[in-house]
Amino acid sequence: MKRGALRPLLGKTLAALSGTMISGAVWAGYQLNLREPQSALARDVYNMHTLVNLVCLAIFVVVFGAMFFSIWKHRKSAGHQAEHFHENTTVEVIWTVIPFLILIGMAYPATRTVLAMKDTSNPDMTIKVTGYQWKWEYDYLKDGVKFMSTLATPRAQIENRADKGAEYLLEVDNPLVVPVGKKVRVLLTAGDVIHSWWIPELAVKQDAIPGFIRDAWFKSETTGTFRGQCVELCGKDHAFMPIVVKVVSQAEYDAWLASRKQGAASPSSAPLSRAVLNGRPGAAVAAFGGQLSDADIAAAVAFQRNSRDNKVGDMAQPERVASLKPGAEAAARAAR
Ligand SMILES: [Cu+2]
Repeated sequence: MKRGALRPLLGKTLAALSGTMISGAVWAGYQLNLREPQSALARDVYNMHTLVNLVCLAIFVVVFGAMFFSIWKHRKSAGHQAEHFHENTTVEVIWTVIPFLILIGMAYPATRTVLAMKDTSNPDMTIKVTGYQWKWEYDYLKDGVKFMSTLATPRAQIENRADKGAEYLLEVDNPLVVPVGKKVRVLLTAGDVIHSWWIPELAVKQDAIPGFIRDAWFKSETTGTFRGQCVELCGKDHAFMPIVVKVVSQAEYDAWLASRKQGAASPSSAPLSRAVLNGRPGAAVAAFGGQLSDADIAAAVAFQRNSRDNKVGDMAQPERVASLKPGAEAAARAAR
């Protein structure tokens, strides 16, 4: 709490100054505040953060004001002598009771919000989120849709060989898609080390721990794309596993889900085989099509598929790999 304590005030002060001195647009890039809340819970967190900061400011002004005034008013050069009293019951009661009341006043809304954050009952949908070094897996439990979400920022930007994009290190290939206004419960776990799933605008932050299932929830009131990052130091690419949540209307969500289901059911998509074969241009995914035999690629893909969970028998065949190679479809058509 302390570290960010002055941020909103500083932001407001700068905003006020900017109104008189410099145009707002100049300061727009230097906003010092929490991100704009997009859910009732996030708004509670935001408001409480502001309230506690104002309380801190008021205490600071009153305590230091009284101190500096007393020092100045009763200074030795003005002829004042030091007092020699020790106990003063009235003063001691006052400086115990007032801070106690202030603490209760802050603890009450804080406890209420924390309890609301922990209440994952009656969700509209549940998504299992698994952290891996260094990507996230999203599993829509009831719908049978499951996919990996990995960093989409090109290597060239990371290695300073290209200009950084607007969403540098905060962009992924497959964002989590959820409907607006629905209570989404997330079940969090990890496959290797501890990660942590965090979306500031939606006030959801929970550690993902191997061997444990932790839960959290969020309910976005607005559509939009909200971004977060892994917030538990998890290894060398900790900074390269962002989280992107796309909140869409129910109709858009239904359409997305249907297309995802279709993609998963149709063997022609075979995303993993294609990624191993062709790599992912611009990202750090190498192409193995020219280096490994079809049988080796099929074996690697089969291993990947079966090691993700406890299912076995999800096979990939060398013939299938051959059919996915560039030019294979055209050759097949020409042979017909
Ligand atoms: Cu991580």
